[in-house]
Formats: sequence, structure tokens, C-alpha cells
Amino acid sequence: QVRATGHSYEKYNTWETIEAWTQQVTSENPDLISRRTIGTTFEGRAMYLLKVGKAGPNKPAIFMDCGFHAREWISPAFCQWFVREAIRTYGHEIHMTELLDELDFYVLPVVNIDGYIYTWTKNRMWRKTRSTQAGTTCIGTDPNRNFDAGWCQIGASRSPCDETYCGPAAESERETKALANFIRSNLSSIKAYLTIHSYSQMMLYPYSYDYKLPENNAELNALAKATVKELATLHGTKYTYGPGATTIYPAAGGSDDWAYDQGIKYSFTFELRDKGRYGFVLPESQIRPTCEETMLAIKHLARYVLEH
Ligand code: ING
Ligand code: ZN
Repeated sequence: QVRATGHSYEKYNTWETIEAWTQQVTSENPDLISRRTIGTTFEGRAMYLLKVGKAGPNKPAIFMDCGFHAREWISPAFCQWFVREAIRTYGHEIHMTELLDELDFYVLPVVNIDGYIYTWTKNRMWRKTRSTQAGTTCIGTDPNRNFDAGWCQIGASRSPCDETYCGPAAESERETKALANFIRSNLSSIKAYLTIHSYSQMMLYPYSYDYKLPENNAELNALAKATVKELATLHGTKYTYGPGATTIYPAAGGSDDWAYDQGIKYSFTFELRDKGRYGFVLPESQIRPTCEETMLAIKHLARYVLEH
């Protein structure tokens, strides 16, 4: 099943191929894309972050990451698709042109690179990082239980062998530390935080670590409602939306809650297709329709953020 090389937007790509793609897409589009390394993974791989937008002074930014959980392959596929659509339509489609003229998108194509590779080589259903620690033979922390937002208080496990292990401390993972450090360093520009997961077809906003509602709950609810309505216009795909704790399940340590509490008032988790028929093993034939409809959602959201 593993292809030696050859990137395709309509196939799932290996990390090796995605890494080469980050280099190529950057060198071929220097006026729109720059690449930097924000850290390294537990196994020592570089974490690449793409900045997508037309250069300009003091631009606001939207941060989007993919590939928190190793087995959610449609997520990295979407980040790649987003970058392709940005470069393909800039200067041709007025909405994308305006977005990239006025905003920068920070795109982190795969957060949990070590885990992603493990799903290609050893276990397709792996979720966590691949970090080890003294005192246990169990491997990995759930990166979406590892942020400093009600850390490990609910919907997370303190047992290293569990799928929702919160880690020995908040930001114990090199991957979550790198992401959090980047966001902390760029808080003045980052207006929205988006994190792409699968599956369930949901658009979630804070909080997940508590049943309390965010201060701008009414606004986030209206924005989510309009965004999922836009998404459905293409193929009729239905999303539910709402605060994480009551819409999916209570879970502490998530990146969206943490980003929100850092002051990023538009913070969302997307759970892409499907609703369980294929689950994490979404067929490659669904990459295109899933990414196309998700593009509508992200563009709608970005436009809203730009105007508010
Ligand atoms: N779902 C998310 C998870 O990490 C989530 C749901 C979102 C939890 C936001 C906490 C905060 O469990 C998937 N599919 O990973
Ligand atoms: Zn996930």
C-alpha cells in the first residue's frame, strides 16, 4: 500500500511525501508561502509550519493545524488541500484573493508526525504521540489531552496505557509544547485557532473541559450555525455544532479550549467526515468531496473573522 513517492491531493500521502511537498510548494510559491520549523517531535523530526498569505505589514492571522491524532488521515489531507486551493485560486477567485491579501494562514500540516508514520508502518489505528517515559512500557500521550486547559480533570486518563492519557504534565510532549510556544509568541496577530480532526461531522467550540460557556457563546453558536450551513451547500453533508462538552463529550486538555483561554476568541475543532461508516479509514474517493466542502466552511469562517 505504501507508495515510494509522488504526492497526490486525492490520496493519503506518507510523511516522507508530505515533507517533500512542504518544501516544493514553498519553493514554487515564494510570493505566497514561507516555511519554518517550530520544533521537533519526540523521535526528532522537524515540525514544519507554512505561512500562507501575501506579504504585508501587521496582518492578522488564522492558525490551523491538522494531524493531532495519528489515525485521522483525512485531517492532514485537508491541510494539504487548503494550501493547494490557496495557491491555485489566489488572483483568480475574489474571496480567496481578498483573504490572502488581508490575512495570513499559519498551516501546520501534521502535528503528530511520529504517530502518523506509525499508522502507516505498524498500526493504522494509533492515536497518540510516540513518546516513552520511565516507569512504563506503554507509549504515547494524547496530544489533545495535553494542553493546559483544565488539564486531566475530566474525560482524560492518568494511565499511560490509555488512549486518552493526558501525559505526565501539561505540554509534556515536544509537539504540543512547540505548538503552544508558537501561539504564545504570536498572540497579537492570531485571531482564530482551528484544529482539524475526524470523524463525526461536528463543529465544536469551547468549552470541553467544563460545562461553562464561553463569554461569546452566542456569537460562536451563530457563526458555527452559518458555517455548517455553508458547508452543507455543496454535497448536503450535515454537521452538528456546539460547545464540546455537551456536543461530543467532556474532555480536558484540548487545544481549542487552551487557545480560547489565551484570548483567541474564535477557536474551533472540526470533526470531518464521516459519521462512522468508514470512520478513521475514510476511502480516498472521499478526500475530494470532504475537502471541497470543508474549504467552503473555512473560507466562510475566515471571512467572518476578517470582518470582525
Ligand atoms: N475528537 C476530539 C478528541 O480529542 C475534542 C474531541 C475536541 C476533545 C476538543 C477535546 C477538545 O477526543 C477526536 N476525534 O479526536
Ligand atoms: Zn482527533
